[in-house]
Amino acid sequence: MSQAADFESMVRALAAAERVIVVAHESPDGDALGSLVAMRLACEQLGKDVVMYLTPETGLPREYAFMDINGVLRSAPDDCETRVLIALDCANARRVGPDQSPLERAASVLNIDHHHDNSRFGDINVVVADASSTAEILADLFEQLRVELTPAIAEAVYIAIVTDTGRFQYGNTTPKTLRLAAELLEAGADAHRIFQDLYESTELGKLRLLARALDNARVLDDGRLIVASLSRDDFAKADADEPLAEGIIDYLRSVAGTDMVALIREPPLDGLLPPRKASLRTTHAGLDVSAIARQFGGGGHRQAAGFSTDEEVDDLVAALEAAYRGQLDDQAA
Ligand SMILES: [Mn+2]
Repeated sequence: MSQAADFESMVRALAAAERVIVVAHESPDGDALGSLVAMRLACEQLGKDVVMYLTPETGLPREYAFMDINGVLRSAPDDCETRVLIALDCANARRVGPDQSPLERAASVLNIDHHHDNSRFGDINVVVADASSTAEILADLFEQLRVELTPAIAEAVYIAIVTDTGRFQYGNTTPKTLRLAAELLEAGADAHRIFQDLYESTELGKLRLLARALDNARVLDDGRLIVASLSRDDFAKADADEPLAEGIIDYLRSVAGTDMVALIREPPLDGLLPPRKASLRTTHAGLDVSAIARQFGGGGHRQAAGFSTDEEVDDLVAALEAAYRGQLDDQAA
């Protein structure tokens, strides 16, 4: 099916759904949470019975605590079978969380996402790889569904876009993105207050973690590859928990002369999850860090990706360096 046909099918399916469960990915970021809230509000406006769900395994980042996700379910509801599941910003089914039962039990699965490597796990899939964010796709869907952009919906969409575009600075920022942002301000989103909530409410523990990550950074390949790590001990000494590691990798990416950066972290043990997580970023147009993440069972975008792993830090650093060099070699070949 063409992208336009997928989009038409999605609009029809969304219009027809009466009972809905809206889901975003584990370790939710601003786009996941903004899209979740925007879709919840849109469904309410359209008179649907709607619940939100996030997998219980991962904590909610405190920098988004100002967002209204009251009532979000942390376990699959008993009535999943009666609901259409809308998956937002999830590149594959695994991103919904270790518990796959919501996906398996739902009446149908609508998959709306902007990751280029989306596995198209839904019954209907709208995957727009050149959209800045999942919420940017939602804005197009809302227009077709005649959803009124209330200040609350506008704010949720704006939060998603401003975070996924690095405050409108990453390569995914298009004229369309900026026109939408202007519309959202007209609809009542308060850009300055959102900026203060997102970027001027930093906890000191996060900066302490940043200091440790920078201290631990290994500079490889003449500085073109930087791999930093945060051990459990680092988290303890910074008096910080795992969600505070969010965004630290963006400081590494800003270092002059880097092609690729990685942050390995050991979150305080939380049950069944592998003990280490790695985030990858590249500013090099020829590199695809999502391909490296896929080698370890993860995924993401060409410029930003991640995975969970059991591998020891030293082995992981060596593997990342090999993968980085391999991609450069492939390019040169
Ligand atoms: Mn996103």
